[in-house]
Amino acid sequence: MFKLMDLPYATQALAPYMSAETLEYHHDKHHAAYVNFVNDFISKDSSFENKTLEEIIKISYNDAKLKPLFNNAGQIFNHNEFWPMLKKNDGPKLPSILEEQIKKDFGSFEGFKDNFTTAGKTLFGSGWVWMVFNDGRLEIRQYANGGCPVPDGLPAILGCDVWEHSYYIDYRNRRPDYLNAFIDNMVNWEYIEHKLKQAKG
Ligand code: MN3
Repeated sequence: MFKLMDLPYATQALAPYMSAETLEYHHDKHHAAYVNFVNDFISKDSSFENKTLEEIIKISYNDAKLKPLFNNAGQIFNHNEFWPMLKKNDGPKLPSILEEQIKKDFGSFEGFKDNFTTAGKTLFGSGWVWMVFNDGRLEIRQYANGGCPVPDGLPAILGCDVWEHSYYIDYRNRRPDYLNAFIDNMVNWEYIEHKLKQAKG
C-alpha cells in the first residue's frame, strides 16, 4: 500500500505565489485521490502486490486496459517529486554547477526559462513539464495527464504541474503567469542542483 507523503513545508510556505488553499486542495484532495485509487486497484489485483511505484508505472505504461492505473501511479510519482522542488524565494539564484549546466544546454538562464515556460503554455489540456537529464544534457519534455519520465528511464530534475488544480485558485486561467511565478519565485534551486548531481552520478 502506498502512503500519501507529507508536504515538506507548511501550507502557507509558498504564499502568495501558491496559496495555502491551493496546497490544501492540491495535496490533501488531488494527490490523496491518486494514492487512494492505486491502493484500491492493487487491493483488487494481487499481481501488483509488492511492486514498487516505478514498477507499476512501467508495467501499466502503454497498456490500454491499465491506463487509469498508469495515470494515477504516474501522478503519485509526479507529486512526490514536485513538492520538495518548491521553495518560496525572491528571485532565481542558481548554484554554480546547475547554472553552468543550464548555460551549456540552453545558452542562458533566460533561454532555459523561455523553453520551460513555452512547454508549459503549449501543453494542451492537463499534464506536466519535466526537465530531465538525458545523455549528459538537460532536456525539457511535455507529458500529458499522469505521464511522467519513469517509462523513459530518465531522471526527473525539475517539474511543473500544469493541471488547472495547480493554479486555478491563485491565477485563474492565467497559466503563463503561473509558469513565470514558478520559475521566478517558487523553485528550490539548491535542491534542483542536488537532483542534477545525483543524475550525473
Ligand atoms: Mn497536481
